[in-house]
Order: sequence, then structure tokens, then C-alpha cells
Amino acid sequence: MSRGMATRSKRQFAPRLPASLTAKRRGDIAILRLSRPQKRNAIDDTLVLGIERFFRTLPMDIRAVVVHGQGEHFSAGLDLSELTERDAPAAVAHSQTWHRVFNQIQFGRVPVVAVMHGAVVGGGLELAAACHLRVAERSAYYALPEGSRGIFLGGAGSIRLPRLIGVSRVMELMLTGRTYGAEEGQTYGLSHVLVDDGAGLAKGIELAERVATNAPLSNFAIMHVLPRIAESDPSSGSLTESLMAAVASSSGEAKRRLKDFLEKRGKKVVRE
Ligand code: 1HE
Repeated sequence: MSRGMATRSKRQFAPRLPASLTAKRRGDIAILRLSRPQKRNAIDDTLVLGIERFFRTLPMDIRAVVVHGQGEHFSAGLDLSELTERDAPAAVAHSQTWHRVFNQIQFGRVPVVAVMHGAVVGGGLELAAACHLRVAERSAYYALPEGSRGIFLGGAGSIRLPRLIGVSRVMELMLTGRTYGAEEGQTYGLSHVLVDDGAGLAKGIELAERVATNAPLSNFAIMHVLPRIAESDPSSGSLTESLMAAVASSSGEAKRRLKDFLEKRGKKVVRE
């Protein structure tokens, strides 16, 4: 992309979003905030479609995204007030809309970091699970109260959550309505990083900025190819890995980065 285009899209970063979402740009990254604190960031149709619009219209020069929630909680999940009006066909369509939107996050163009605090519940946890990295503040707690509400997961939580913490733990959360605290969530793999209350957004931004410095083709491979290899049989997976490795390492970007390291301009790997 030319410099001119990058500058133009920087100026134009003003996605048309519902009042329940706010977005801002910070250099190469964008920050999306769930902004419905009066309803604990419960996800209604308007909000989920707003998330879709945000990711669909993300400028090409944005290289990572942070998603966080305004107020005391990340998200109370599905807006339960909309549920009562839906019959079965409408409920299928609704769930498929969530699938489409969350797939757009997971299999979109840029890595997404979720910053979780307070309640990360039901569809809120499904949203976080669609993100590539998850930062939790100590206030975070996780629950899947679908069983007690007489409903079920609908935002592909049945697909993503068992891959994060195993079917058995998802079953426990759903059957018992138990909550996991932030420490437990960190131990089980719901978060990658656990930080003090109030420190989550800064940590999320730091991670997004770091991710944004990776080679775009490597980030593409990590987001799109790695999970597919992990799900495929080892023989096909090995072949796909070799092909992806060849494509990545023969790119001009890789050659430049490797040369930089060998000529002492590249960053060393340092212990944190
Ligand atoms: C809501 C929702 C909601 C809050 N839909 N309106 N999710 C749940 O079962 C979680 C339900 N919510 C709660 O358990 C609590 O609200 C919280 C623990 C998240 C926060 O408690 P608190 O004391 O801070 O807030 P609150 O007083 O309970 O709620 C404030 C307002 O938000 C209140 O509305 P108001 O008009 O009386 O002020 C609540 O009704 C409203 N509110 N949560 C609608 N979820 C794709 S399938 C996914 C399936 C699921 O996500 S199931 C999980 C649903």
C-alpha cells in the first residue's frame, strides 16, 4: 500500500457505528469499545451488527484491534430482552448471524485482542473466545448461565470454548452455573495474560502494538493456517505447514527481516 493511501485512510477512520459501540484509532491499531454500560454491555442485534460493520470497514492500514468494555463489566452476553420475541426459525437465523460476525473476527484480516474485566458471561465469553489474544483483569469472572435461562450457546461457544478449556469444563460451567474467577480462568486457558484491575486496556494495547509489528503474512498464517493445521490430520497438516513455511520464508518481507537480523539491525529475543 502506498503512503498516500495509508494517510488517506488514517484521516477517514470514522466508522458509522451504533451508540452502543465506540471506535478510535491509535497509530496502526484500532480500539473498539462496547459502550452500553447501562445494560452491562449486553449484546443486542444492533450491537452485534455494529461489530460486524466495524470489522468489515476496518481500514487496510489498521494492523491489530483491541476490544474492551465500558463500565464495570466486559459483557453480560446476549440481550435477554430480545429473546422472548423469537420463534425457532428466527432463533436459528439469529445464532447464524452471531456465527458470521464472530467468524469475521476470528478469520478476519487482523489479530484481535480482547480485554476482559468484570462479568464475561454467555455471549460475552463467546465474543472473547473469537478473539486471538485475551487479557484479563483480576475483576474478571466467567460464566455460562444458559442452562439456568433455558437457552443454549449460540455464538459458536460450543465450537471455540471446548478448544480453549476442554468440553468437560464447559460442561461444568453450563450444568452448574458456577463462575470461574480470573485466576482460575488464567489457569484453565481462558486468558493469556492476567493483570491488575485498571491495567487491562494498556496491556491490550501493548500486545496489539507488538502484534502489529509482525510481518502481515506471518500474522495471516498464524490466524488462518495454524488453527486449520491443528484441526487436520497430521499428514495433511504437515504438508500444509511446509507449504506455508515456504510461502512465508520466500517473501520479500521475510528476506528483509532475516537480513536485518543477520546484519545486527533486527531485535533480539529477550527474556521478559
Ligand atoms: C441485561 C442483561 C442481559 C444485564 N440482557 N439486559 N446473560 C446473563 O444471564 C447475565 C445476566 N446479567 C447478570 O447476571 C447481571 O446483570 C450482571 C452480573 C452481568 C451485572 O450485574 P449488575 O448488578 O452490575 O447489573 P444489573 O442491575 O443486573 O443490570 C443492569 C441493567 O442491565 C438491568 O437493566 P435495568 O433496565 O433494570 O437497569 C439489567 O436488566 C440489564 N441487563 N444483563 C438484557 N444479558 C448467542 S447466545 C448467548 C447466550 C447468552 O449470552 S446467555 C447469558 C445471558
